[in-house]
Amino acid sequence: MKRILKIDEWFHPDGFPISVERREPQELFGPHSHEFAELVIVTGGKCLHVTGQDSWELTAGDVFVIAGTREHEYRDLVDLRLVNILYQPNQLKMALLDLPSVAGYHALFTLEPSWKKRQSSKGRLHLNAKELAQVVEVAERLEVELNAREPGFGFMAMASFMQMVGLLSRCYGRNPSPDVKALLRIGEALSHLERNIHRDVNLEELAKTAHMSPRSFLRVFHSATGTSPLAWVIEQRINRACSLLRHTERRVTEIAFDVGFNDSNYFTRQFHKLTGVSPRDYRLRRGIT
Ligand code: RM4
Ligand code: NI
Repeated sequence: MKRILKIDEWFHPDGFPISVERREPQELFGPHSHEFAELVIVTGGKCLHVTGQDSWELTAGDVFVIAGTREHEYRDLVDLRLVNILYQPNQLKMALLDLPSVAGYHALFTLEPSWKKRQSSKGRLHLNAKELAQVVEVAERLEVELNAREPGFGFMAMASFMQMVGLLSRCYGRNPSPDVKALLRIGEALSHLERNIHRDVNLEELAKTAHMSPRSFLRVFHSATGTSPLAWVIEQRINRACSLLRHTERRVTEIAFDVGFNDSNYFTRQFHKLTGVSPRDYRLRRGIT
């Protein structure tokens, strides 16, 4: 049976959606996935990191995000040390203020986790010693707040988490490798799509934001996300709809319009296609009628 790490087991009972797990060293840990996302900062040692069809060697300064249902495992550990920042993306408003305008944010937090197969290892985020020290310092502050849990810890912890996300997004953007450049351009396009999620954006407009021709844009977009821009938009809208179905009592038709569909039958079909259930059943399963 596949091992899935549960939110209940890895987060504080007060429900705060961020948790820090330091591994000094990381023990052997077989294949598993998580009900949450994991931002991993490697601070020392080495190992082989295996995820999906990809595997690569990890060393100090490597940073990656494992999200969704992706499986991963560490093999051939040699004193590997890391800081794991566990977070629940659905419970966090990460893309606040002007963060979505940082292409590296999309590259690291949206594209990288869904990247099916990396062409080359140069495409990943690797921090230099100074950057690593800076990020580790923020991670330590985050950890101190979470351990103390004094009044205001949530606010302070969130501030550190955001600072880390911002720093890492910027660092990613500084990577000059062609693979990353391509990811960053797609990141620009995703920023644009996200800012305009309620309306239909056409291909020419989108390709322009990535400074590519429509043809090559589609090709690069597909290799970065494993899907088409239209399918990506639909998935984002359905994700938003899921959250509205869970957390509000708005009617299904209203939710369809809220998230940018202009035909609720089409919404229901797409919803079923992606989640395997109808919006109504989805809501029922979560106990809201
Ligand atoms: C493990 C290992 C896993 C992580 C859990 C929380 O030691 O680092 O990757 O998901 O901790
Ligand atoms: Ni893990």
